[in-house]
Amino acid sequence: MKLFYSKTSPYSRKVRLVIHEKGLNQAVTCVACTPFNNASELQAENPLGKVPTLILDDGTPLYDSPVICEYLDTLTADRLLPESGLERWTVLRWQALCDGILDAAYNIVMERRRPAQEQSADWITQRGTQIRRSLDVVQESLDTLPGRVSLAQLSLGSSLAYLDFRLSEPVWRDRHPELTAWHEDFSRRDAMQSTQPE
Ligand SMILES: N[C@@H](CCC(=O)N[C@@H](CS)C(=O)NCC(=O)O)C(=O)O
Repeated sequence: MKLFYSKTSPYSRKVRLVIHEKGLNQAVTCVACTPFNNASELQAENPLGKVPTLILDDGTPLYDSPVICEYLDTLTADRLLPESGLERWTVLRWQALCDGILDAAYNIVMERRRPAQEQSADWITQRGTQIRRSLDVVQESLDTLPGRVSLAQLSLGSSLAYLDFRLSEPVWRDRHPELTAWHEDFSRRDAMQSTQPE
């Protein structure tokens, strides 16, 4: 299999965390690319031109990151996404919440790259509020994370790291001390260490 990814993409990082945690490094060749630049090979596989995109051995392309993660999870026995029951829906909700935080943060980053006179301060503030409100819920819900590492923890680890990497504000660490402690501990995992953005 081949994974188109970008080193700074948090959605790609979530997929790379899954690959690492499931011991699939040998089965997936990771191809770094920049979706905004010279991405014709990527666009030929995914008309949205987004990373991550996974190409299966028979040439089938898969996107987006939740689809890729779920596919990769089926390849080995140690499941990161429970196959059924309330635990499955809880993990999927965690992933949706963490991806939503990423969407808001990524949108702020993109908005700030536009010419200053075209940027909307209100729009950036709304995304910041979305992030803060979500992080409040995340902190309150830490005890609903599964007891062993799952797609929920991998989604959360990737999202929080992206906030640190790209956003100087809203500063989340002061307001969310328990979450900060969780993240510091989780960031020590091999998978997190070996997928750091450059
Ligand atoms: N919902 C998608 C989001 C993927 C996404 O937005 N990736 C960004 C990089 S972080 C991208 O490829 N952007 C290129 C573009 O929007 O043209 C997922 O979970 O995979």
